Amino acid sequence: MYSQGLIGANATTDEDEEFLARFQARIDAEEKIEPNDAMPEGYRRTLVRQIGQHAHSEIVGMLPEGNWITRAPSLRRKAALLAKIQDEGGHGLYLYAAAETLGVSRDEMTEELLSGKAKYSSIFNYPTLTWADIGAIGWLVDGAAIMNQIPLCRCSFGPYARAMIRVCKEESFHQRQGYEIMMTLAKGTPEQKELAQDALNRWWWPSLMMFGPSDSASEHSDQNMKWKIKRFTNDQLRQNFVNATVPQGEHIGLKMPDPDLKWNEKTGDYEFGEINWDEFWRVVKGGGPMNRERIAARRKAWEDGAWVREAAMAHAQKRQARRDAASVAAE
Ligand code: FAQ
Repeated sequence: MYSQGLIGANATTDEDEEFLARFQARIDAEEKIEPNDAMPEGYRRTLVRQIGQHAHSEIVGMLPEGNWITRAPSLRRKAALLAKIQDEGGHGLYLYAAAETLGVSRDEMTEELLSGKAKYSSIFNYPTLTWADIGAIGWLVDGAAIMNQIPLCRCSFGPYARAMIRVCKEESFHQRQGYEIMMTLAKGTPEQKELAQDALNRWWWPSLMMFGPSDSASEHSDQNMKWKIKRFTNDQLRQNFVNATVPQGEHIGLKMPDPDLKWNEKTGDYEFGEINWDEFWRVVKGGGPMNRERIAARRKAWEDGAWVREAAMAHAQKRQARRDAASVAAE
């Protein structure tokens, strides 16, 4: 997607006040920052962190749904699910490529994931127990992802913003395929409706956690809003998601698993109950039900693929040596 020549090419800067003010003025003027532009080291680092984590989330996010490919209930469902999971793999690749333009290699990002230094979304540490979970993931997880990613299409860093445009189009198909599964189950037999309700009960709160800690506990939000990496805070996006999703649940006759949920006429928002932040941090720190399995699966894939990476490198070196020999002969 981006030329390898860009890797590591962003100019190093001595960050005096004048430089930082000039950079902020570009951000305030809604200019896109490109990989070769001078940028504060903090801006580069936070983007590598966020884009890298986002890429890991897309790739790890293939695992819970991959669990159901062989058990999809019809050919149509299987084809749609396969296409969706493949899209997520593609999203991971665009995002790794966008992060590489900031001078970090895919190998380094992967090492950080496997060592536990880099995070990936908490949501993918929950198991997919029934077919209805595939509906709930599409409806809720992709729904939450879209709510978060539409504003990222206007992120100040050009490669990330441009990657998000296609990602969002694909996520919207994913959301609809999930909602359609939920709608079908909710209209089905009492047992099928119960499967849908059970999946909603298990995925609702973890979906709300996807938006990150509350604003008062969000370490990076203030600076990232100033740099226009983020356009809305974690709590604003979470609220927008609740407002959009509750009526969708009601429409198909499912009940949100929150006794405190109520419509507030004055604010035009749904009020909702307290999120279990202990659970959130436990899962983020590796203590969720599936953290170990997810990282073990990524480690195995990385190790199993080592020979392909080595073969590609050896081939590239051979071609380069041939080119070098030809140019010496021509002199
Ligand atoms: N899980 O100060 P903040 C998808 C960490 S893609 C784990 O608020 P920030 C598609 C955060 O990294 C889903 N960790 O951080 C799909 C930070 O830790 P650090 C992924 C989390 O960056 C669907 C610390 O907590 N989407 O679903 C989480 O300003 C279906 C403090 O937090 C993205 O990555 C969490 N939920 O805001 C695929 C979107 N929340 O780095 C397959 C891009 C927070 O200091 C199937 N990312 N943390 O060690 C973002 O928008 C932001 O990074 C936030 C966090 C909003 C996630």
